[in-house]
Amino acid sequence: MKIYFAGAIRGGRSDAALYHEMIRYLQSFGTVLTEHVGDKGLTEKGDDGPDDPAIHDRDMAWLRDCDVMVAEVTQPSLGVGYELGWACALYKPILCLYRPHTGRRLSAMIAGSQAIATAAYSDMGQARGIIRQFLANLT
Ligand code: 6K6
Repeated sequence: MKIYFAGAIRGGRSDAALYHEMIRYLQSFGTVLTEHVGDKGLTEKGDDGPDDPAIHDRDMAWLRDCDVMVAEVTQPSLGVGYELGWACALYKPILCLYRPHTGRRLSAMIAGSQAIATAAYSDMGQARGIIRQFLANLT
């Protein structure tokens, strides 16, 4: 199973350690195409990698190729919103995880979409259960 994990980069890296842990768990189900999203050394300011058109085109190719998208959406991110819109248009199964106790409210365009499964969670143990069940229902 090819999994596209989405999480904020320039939107802010405060949840980077959580993304890392989620990606580690997702790797027990298949290949995570976007492992770099969980790189704790990647800052929101860093620009030592590929240029923006290369990032966009590579990520879009992975998005087209994936079997499922899992996104952590607590930290708002334009890039993640863009990826979610494309994943909907490409009819990919999508799971969005968010933590309501942070006080942020999820965008109505995500929470209200019938093409996206959204799940609230408070810790990684709960997130693991949600992910396991969502992926089991795909097969
Ligand atoms: C590092 C620091 C700043 O820019 C970088 C390199 N950028 C990216 N590398 C890989 N994927 C990226 C990069 N920027 C955005 N993305 C994709 O968009 C990822 O798949 C994330 O899910 C999403 C994050 O978007 P922003 O708007 O928070 O950056």
